[in-house]
Amino acid sequence: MSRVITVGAAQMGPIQKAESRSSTVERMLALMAKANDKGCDLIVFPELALTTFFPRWYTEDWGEIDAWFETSMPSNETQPLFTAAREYAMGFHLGYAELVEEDGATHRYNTAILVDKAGEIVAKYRKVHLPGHAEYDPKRKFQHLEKRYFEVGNLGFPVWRTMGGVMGMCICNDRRWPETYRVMGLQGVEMVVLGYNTPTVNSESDESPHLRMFHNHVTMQSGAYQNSTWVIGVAKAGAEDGHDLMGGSVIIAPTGEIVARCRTLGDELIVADCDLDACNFGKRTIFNFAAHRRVEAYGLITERTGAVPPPE
Ligand code: CDT
Repeated sequence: MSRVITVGAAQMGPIQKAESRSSTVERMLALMAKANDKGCDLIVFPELALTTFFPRWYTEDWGEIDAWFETSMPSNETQPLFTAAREYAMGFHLGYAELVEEDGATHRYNTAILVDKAGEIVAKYRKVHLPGHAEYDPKRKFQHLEKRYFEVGNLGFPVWRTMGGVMGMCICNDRRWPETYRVMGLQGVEMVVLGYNTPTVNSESDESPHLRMFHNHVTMQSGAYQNSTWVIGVAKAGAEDGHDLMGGSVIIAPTGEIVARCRTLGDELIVADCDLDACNFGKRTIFNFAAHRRVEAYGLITERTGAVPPPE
C-alpha cells in the first residue's frame, strides 16, 4: 500500500520592504488556490514568508525591528491562510519571525509551523543554526544579522506524526548541517519541510551563483539520501529592494533525486506525489540505523563544537 502526500512547494518571489502583510498573504492564497486545483494535501511556504528578509538591514531601534515580527499566530492578517487550509483540507508550512513572551521575558525566534488539514497548528520549530553575525560588519557587501535579531531555537529537532506520516522541519541554514537531518532521521522522519532565503552572492567572497546553487541542492539531497526521507526545500527568491535571493526550490525523493524544481525567481508552484513508503527501502537497507550505526565512534559530534586539528 502506498502512502502518498501530494505536496506543493510554493516558492515566493521577492517581498519588498514596502509590501504589506495582507498583500503578501493574498499572493500566498493565490498559490494555495493553485495547489488546491492540483490536489495538494500540503503546501510549503518559505522561511520568513510574510515579510522581506529584514536581517539584511542593521538597526539599533528594536521598535523598527519588531514590526517584522508576529506576536500571534494566527493574526488578523494571517487568519485567511488558516481558513483556506480548512476550506481546501490542505495543510501548510509557514516560516515567520516570532515575538513571544515566555518565562517573563521577550524572545525573538526565526520560526516555522505546520498546520494540518483542519487548519490547526500541530507543530512548531525554531531555527537552531543561525547564520551571520550580531554586529554591523563594514567589510561585508551586505549584512546578515540573524544572530542579532533572533535567539537560537530552543525546541530541538522534533518530528510529528501528522499528515499520514512522520514530519520534520528545519529552516534555511539548518539544511546545510548533517546533524539536522540525522537527529530527525533517528526519529524515523519521512518528510522534512523547510524554507530558505539565500542571497545569490556571498557577502564575504565572490563565490559564483552556480556554486551557491550547487551547495543549496547538494546539502538537501545528501540529507534526503542519508536518512531516506523526502525533503521539500522552498525559496523566497528574486530581488528584494536590490538584494538578490536565489530560487531553485525543489522536491527531493528519499533516493536523493530531485523530482521537481522551480525554474523562475517569482511566485511559482511545483507539485509532486510523495509516497512516504518510498522511505522504507533505504531505512531497511543501507541506512538501517539500528543495524549499522556505530555510536561508540561518534562521541566528538556532541562533545566538541569547533574543529581541533592535531598539533603540528
Ligand atoms: N536565511 C539563511 O539562513 N540564509 C543562509 C545564508 C547564509 S550567508 C550568511 C543560508 O544558509 O542560506
